Amino acid sequence: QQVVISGTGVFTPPYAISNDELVASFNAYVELYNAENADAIAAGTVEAKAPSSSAFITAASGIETRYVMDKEGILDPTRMCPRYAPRADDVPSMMAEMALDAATKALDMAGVEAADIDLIICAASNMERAYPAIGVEIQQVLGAGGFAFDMNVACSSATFGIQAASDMIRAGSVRRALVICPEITSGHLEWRDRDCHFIFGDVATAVVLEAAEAAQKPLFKLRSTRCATQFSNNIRNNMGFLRRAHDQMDDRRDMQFMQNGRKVFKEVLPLVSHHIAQHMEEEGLDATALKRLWLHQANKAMNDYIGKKVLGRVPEPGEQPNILQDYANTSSAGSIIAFAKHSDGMTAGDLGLICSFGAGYSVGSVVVEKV
Ligand code: CO8
Repeated sequence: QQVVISGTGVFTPPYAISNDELVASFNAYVELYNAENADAIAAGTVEAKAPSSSAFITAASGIETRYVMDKEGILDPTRMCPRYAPRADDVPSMMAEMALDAATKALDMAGVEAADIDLIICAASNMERAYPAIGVEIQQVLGAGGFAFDMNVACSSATFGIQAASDMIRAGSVRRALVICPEITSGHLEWRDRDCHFIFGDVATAVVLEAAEAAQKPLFKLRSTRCATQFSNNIRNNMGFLRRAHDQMDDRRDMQFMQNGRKVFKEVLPLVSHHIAQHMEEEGLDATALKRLWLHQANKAMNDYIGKKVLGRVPEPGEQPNILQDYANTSSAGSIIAFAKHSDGMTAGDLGLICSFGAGYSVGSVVVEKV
């Protein structure tokens, strides 16, 4: 059973924060913190915080701006965290609301009615509650049929979700699926930590997958998918339901995103390069035949390296499109934003590769062929 991608949708949050705005508020927070802790800093019991810099952020990551669901709380130096009002149980959750926008765009593109969808996978790094599954709520607000579930493979949630959905379509248990990645990274990022405060942004993406025979407007054939994981503590979050039982309810640093960025950079690059080379070899494809690479959007230097390694030369402009300068790292959604916004200009038979990598470690690759 041939599987096709027939629609994509991106929900972009209403507020943008530039590096300069972010750094100005971070540095105001640092001044406040150092003034409040002046005595302890002088006594050597508390470490003074160092300021951040826009020039560092752009040079180290390639990120210039990020979108968020709330700007005021993040930029308030006395708060340094978005302000999201709790919602009553009968009101759609934030993730469902963001998902609805992205999914509607993807369905419109595919020319598919929500009622004809029989699988929804809500694939993201964080779920705003434990249960009922956000995917099932999205199924209800969208008016989709069939069944839905949540899955979390951090940055690789989208590609792992595409593999799961396409396998079910191939097996015949599902005809049409939506893989949706609503990422509220702003609630999970530690905005008070200079090492990572610039990394993430909010977004939601959606991809419609269909059995080829059912698709009215196919865009890409799905040639094959590959997933791989290898355990690492270098990107970690310890928030969990045992927190209360652990008698650990305080404002702990490890309840938010933590990473050893340098190690991630060094360890993930060879993992990804090897994974892609192996996937292409198993497919009997020459990697240099790839017309486009839609890579995970964490770091520009990382993507430059992978693009060169895969193609065996420096990619031409447009061959390896980045969106991280505008969206920052949006975890699972990054490669899908690049795919949704930069798939023009390909002709029938052209091959492309969507590839995600991140916490776990996890790597997912999807080879697609333009219809
Ligand atoms: N301003 C100025 N200077 C700074 C700043 C700053 N903001 N931050 C650090 N510095 C300083 C450091 O103190 C250090 O100084 P010194 O050399 O004197 O010690 C110097 O700059 C260099 O610091 P680093 O070594 O930390 O800098 P790097 O060049 O390694 O760049 C990056 C940091 C950009 C983080 C880089 O390491 C990177 O991008 N690594 C890869 C990270 C990655 O891909 N991570 C994937 C994570 S995403 C994922 O998997 C999803 C997880 C789940 C999602 C969670 C949603 C929120």
